[in-house]
Amino acid sequence: MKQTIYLSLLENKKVQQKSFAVLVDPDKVNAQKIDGLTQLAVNAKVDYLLVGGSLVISNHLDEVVQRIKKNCTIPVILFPGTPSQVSKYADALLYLSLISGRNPELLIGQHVISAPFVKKSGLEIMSTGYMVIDGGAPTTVSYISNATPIPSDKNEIALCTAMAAEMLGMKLIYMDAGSGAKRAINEEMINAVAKQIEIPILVGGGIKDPEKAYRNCKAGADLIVVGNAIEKDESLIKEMSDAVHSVPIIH
Ligand code: 1GP
Repeated sequence: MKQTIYLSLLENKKVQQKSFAVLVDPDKVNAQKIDGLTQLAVNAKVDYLLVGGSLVISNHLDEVVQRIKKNCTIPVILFPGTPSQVSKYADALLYLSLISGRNPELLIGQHVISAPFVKKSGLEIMSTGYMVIDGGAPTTVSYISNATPIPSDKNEIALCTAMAAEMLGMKLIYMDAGSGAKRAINEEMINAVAKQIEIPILVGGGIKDPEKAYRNCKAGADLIVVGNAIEKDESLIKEMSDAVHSVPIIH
């Protein structure tokens, strides 16, 4: 199985080189929007484009991914809210297990159903422990998953959950306050998790400014994911990307 993107995330982590990803929700883009966004992403040296959403209502995932790939060489990683959100045109897929919840369907059930076609897709599959942290308001992911998020001040729950995921063999941890969260995940929680695990950590949900992106990286995030803030103000792509890439690497 392919491992190109995962190996580069591991290499980056070794020298604490941080990465920046823009989340593209297929429901919110058309061809023109994709063209503009990819151009901005290339100019801003965005590392990855994540494509997906908790609810993808539109039926044009393949077209969205193909359009992105036509425009640029930035790797496209699927961030599926449902098992149907798989496109062979992407580069990789976050194979998410909702480890902060206790809904068996999202821990393993949907994986069993989707395993044959996920495997057949030929995508790079990255097993991801997905932890939803309370962001101050119910988000689509918490509603759809019918799972209680980890309280934002319970660092030890987040930490133990991430440790368990790592020992279970998961390759990535995604700490998410949910799309459009009122409150992004606090740096203390990110740091508590980062100090105890070795696998790369993605952090997203409610990140609105470059300073927060930078502080999250300093706290231990390896890859910052931003969606909503950029949908509202595309000029933030460059500022956010610059902030993430300004974190000093280890020589
Ligand atoms: C959501 O982490 C992502 O799952 C991005 O969140 O849209 O709030 O940036 P935002």
